[in-house]
Amino acid sequence: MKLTDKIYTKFRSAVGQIAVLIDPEKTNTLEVLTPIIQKAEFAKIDYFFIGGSSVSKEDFQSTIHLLRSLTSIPIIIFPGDHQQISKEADALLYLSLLSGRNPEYLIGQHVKSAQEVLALPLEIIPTAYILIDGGVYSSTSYISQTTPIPHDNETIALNTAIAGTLQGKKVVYFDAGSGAKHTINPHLIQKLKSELDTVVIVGGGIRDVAHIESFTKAGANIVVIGNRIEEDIDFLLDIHHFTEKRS
Ligand code: 1GP
Repeated sequence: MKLTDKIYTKFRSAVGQIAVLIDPEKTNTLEVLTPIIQKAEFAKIDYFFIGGSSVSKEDFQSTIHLLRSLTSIPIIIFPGDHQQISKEADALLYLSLLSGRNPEYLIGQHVKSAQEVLALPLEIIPTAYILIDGGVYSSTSYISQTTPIPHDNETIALNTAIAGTLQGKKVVYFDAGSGAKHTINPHLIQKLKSELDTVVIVGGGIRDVAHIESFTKAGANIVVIGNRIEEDIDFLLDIHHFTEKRS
């Protein structure tokens, strides 16, 4: 475990940062990764997140290795389980699935990998991971055997984020789930940020620049995009316009 906080400091440093999510189950070859990386660099994205809910250990390791060899954009592990760890990343989001009540994803996976994580030469960032109903039954819900927080129950979502922060989590990650029909409500982020000072990451179902802008306005530090780029790599050109305006 690295005792620096370079990545965390970068997380905190601005709103409207962009992370592209690489799911090694689907995106794992040089042919597929190379154009994504080229366009992501052109678009000046801030991070690659890597992980998935049903990725094999082999695909995870080979994809992170490829990514590392092809780009200097920071690589952040967004793990689907305790086997998705690698010393080739810059940081690990140390997730506790606080929206659920399954001990396996609150502490069980962490105990299984504790020694290995401690020995990693990278930043470990304690993260309150909060799943909010995005209108589809998400793989995360299925795999973790947990139910998301109802979309319109802002109070529970807010209180879960506050409780996580009080427990010492340094980041709150609101996720509507991969391929969500509707994103989380930006108002939730605005409300949380008005009550406490924490880093907020948001993901799930983000498909256009208007979404990115509204989350940025609400105070999200990082906006994560997965499916939209898998389907249409040229969405990174739209992101380029956003990052140009941002800087
Ligand atoms: C990351 O689950 C998201 O937080 C990714 O969602 O694939 O819908 O962008 P999308």
